[in-house]
Parts: sequence; C-alpha cells; structure tokens
Amino acid sequence: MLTEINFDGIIGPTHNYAGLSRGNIASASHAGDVSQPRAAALQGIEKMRHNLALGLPQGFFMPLDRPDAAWLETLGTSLDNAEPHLRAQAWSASSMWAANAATVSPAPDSGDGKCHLTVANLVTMPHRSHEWQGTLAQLRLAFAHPAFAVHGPIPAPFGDEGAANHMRLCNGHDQSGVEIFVYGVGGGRFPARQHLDASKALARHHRLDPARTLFIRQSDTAIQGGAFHNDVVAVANEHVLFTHETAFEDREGAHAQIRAAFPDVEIVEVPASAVSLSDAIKSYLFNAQLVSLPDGGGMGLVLPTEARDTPSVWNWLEAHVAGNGPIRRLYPVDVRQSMANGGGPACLRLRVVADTATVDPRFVADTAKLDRIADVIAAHWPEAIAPSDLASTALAADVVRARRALLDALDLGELG
Ligand code: SUG
Repeated sequence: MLTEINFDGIIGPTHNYAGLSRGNIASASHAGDVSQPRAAALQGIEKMRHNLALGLPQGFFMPLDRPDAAWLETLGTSLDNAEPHLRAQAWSASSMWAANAATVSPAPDSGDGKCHLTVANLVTMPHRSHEWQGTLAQLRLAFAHPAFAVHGPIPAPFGDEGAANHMRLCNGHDQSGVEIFVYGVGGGRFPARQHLDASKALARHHRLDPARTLFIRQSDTAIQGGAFHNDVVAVANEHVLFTHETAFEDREGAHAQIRAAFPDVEIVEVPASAVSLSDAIKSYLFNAQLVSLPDGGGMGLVLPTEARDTPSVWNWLEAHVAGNGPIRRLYPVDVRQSMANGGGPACLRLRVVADTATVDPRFVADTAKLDRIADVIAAHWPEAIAPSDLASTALAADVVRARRALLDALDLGELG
C-alpha cells in the first residue's frame, strides 16, 4: 500500500551558526551565535517521536560526513589552511533540511509507474553545493528497490533546491496527482534558488503528464521578503493548498491554473491583512507539515512553536480551526535550533509516497530505533559550537567519530 512517509534529516554534530545563506533572514541574524548541536539533534528526534505517535510513518536520513575535507581538497586547500569562509562552508550541517535533498514524484504520477527521486544540486549556495554526492549515495541505498528510480542532479547552472519548491495535489496520496513546480526569477537583492529550466528537466525525467504539471512563478515580493523557498509561504497536502496571499507572482493567474488542473482543490489563503509576509516568515507558519491524520481524523498542522508565539498567526489559526476549516488540529513542536538557521518542521523532512516494505528498513523509524539514535546523540554530539571552534582539529576529529558512531549503531557503516 502506498503511504506518505516523512524522512527527516538527522541534525548532524557540526550544526553551527555561520550565517552562510544570503536571503535567509534567520541564518543571517544568528550568524556568530553559539550553536547547540546535541540539543538541536534531540529536538529533531522529538519531532519524529511526535509524528510517529500521531500514527504517521516516519523515516530518516543520516547526517553527511562533515567537515568535508575532500571538498576543500578540490579547492586546493585543507581544513587546516582553508580561509574561514570556505572552512565554514565545509562544516555546514545543512543536509538536515531534507526538504532540499530531492524532488519526489510518486509512482501514480509517473508514466512508468515508478516513484522518481532526483537529488537536488543546490548549486546556488556554496555550503550546500557539495551535499548532493552524500545525499545521492543515501537515496540509492534507501530506495534501491525497483519501485523507485533515483536520478543524479540536474546540471549547473540550473539551480534546483528539491521538494522545497514542489507541491502535489491529489485526492489521496495513492491516487494520481497534479504536481506544481514553483520557480524564482533572479535579479533581486536576494537570489532566486529554483530555476525554471531545472524544474522542467525534473518533470521530464520523472515522466510527468504535461497536462497535470504546472510551473508557477514564486513572487519576487516573497523572495525579497526572505522567503528563499516556496515552502516558507505555501504547503499542500492532498486536495488542500495552504498559502499566503503573496506566495505567487501572479496570484489570480496561479489560482486559476491550479483550479483548472485540479478542480477539487481547496485553497486556504491567509491574507496579508491578517498575517503580514514578515510575520509569516518570522513564525514559519507555512513551513509546517500539513498531514492527513489516520482514521479519517482530517488534517493536522505540525508547526514551529514560533507560530504559537506570534499573535497574528495564532489568532488566524485558532479562528480557522474554530470555523471548521480543513486544518483540524495544531501541533506546535520545538525545533528552535534549526529555526535559527531558517529551517522549520517542513524543511527538516522529505516526503516520499511509497510502500514502506520497499524502503530499506535501516532508514525506517520506530520508537526503539529513535531511542537508540538519541542515545548516540547524547553520548557523542558536541554540546556547543562557537564560530571560532571550526578551526579546532580536535573538534573536527570528534564530530567525524560522532557520525561514525551513529552509522555503526544503525548498521549503515557502508555510507562511510
Ligand atoms: O538553505 N539554511 C538553510 C535552510 C533551508 C530551509 N529549507 C527549506 N525551506 N526547505 C538554507 O538556507 C543556513 C546555514 C548557515 O547559515 O550556516 C542554511 O543553510
């Protein structure tokens, strides 16, 4: 049976605040802070526990091997000698944001009946441009079953940031759907990270039906306001599209196209008069997991505690729930360490529609396994990392050992 499985990126032991992402306001404003990798990773595990307890299938991906000495070598330098900005780029734990790992088209949407995954090239940001190799190795392992087709990255310079700019509308995850690719147009103060040509190439590789595939331009207002990915201003689940008024460049045109391609859509739009774009971005209201609760429980929204703490946002949500809107339940979760780098609950997960039996079981979570992962984190992840610590050879050796301990605990040593 095909179900939606959320694969969360386990937050790696090198999690730090180096302010590497231009256009990502949280990352810039926390630059130089001392991070707490252990607490960060345990927050991520708690989110997985929470979602498992709701009855939702859960998987995970391993942190990548960081600091990435091999990448520095391709730049003619090393961990000891690299200039500080390159060293920070080698240390980033940014693969935790699994929504940027790949774009996924479930089997019912594809001409060949396979679930297609294309690893994201992430070429716009240097610190993320060397994620795809490690991510691809993992996708090839987790989704080795013939039910899947795993593709290498779209070539540069066509920036592709994966599922963060991709939405799917359907009448049930196992039914064929309409896939929406949201792209940005560059030229502003902040970069547009998803290129239209990359999105179109994905649709071709995934053998999508052109009549059920839309390409919609993200609004420049949203990008320049700090919504560096569409999933900061919109999220879809089954027939519901939950979106901010400013998400799309041509709002009316976008809604009309979506309604024409998928007449059953229910567009839940939050007007800027109720929640300003700035409050939406600060609170990450839309970077929430909109999930179908088991046993006909309707939809729930797993959202950051920052959303509860932002009055305009919480007032809107409470009114929506009271008014019998499609979102029936609100579940605030604490992922503050990730949020301070611009990653909310939805950034931390990649949705894959699949039969769990076809996924390598080493990547599938249950509570006992999450306990085991939490034990390794508690024993090996650094408690704190200050920006100056990135020059420490001893810390570099510690974090490599920490990740290895996790791979060993999960019998994933072959990821190296
Ligand atoms: O790419 N932050 C990530 C956050 C990604 C959020 N993902 C989604 N919206 N799906 C980014 O900007 C910050 C790293 C730093 O500054 O050290 C960072 O990469």
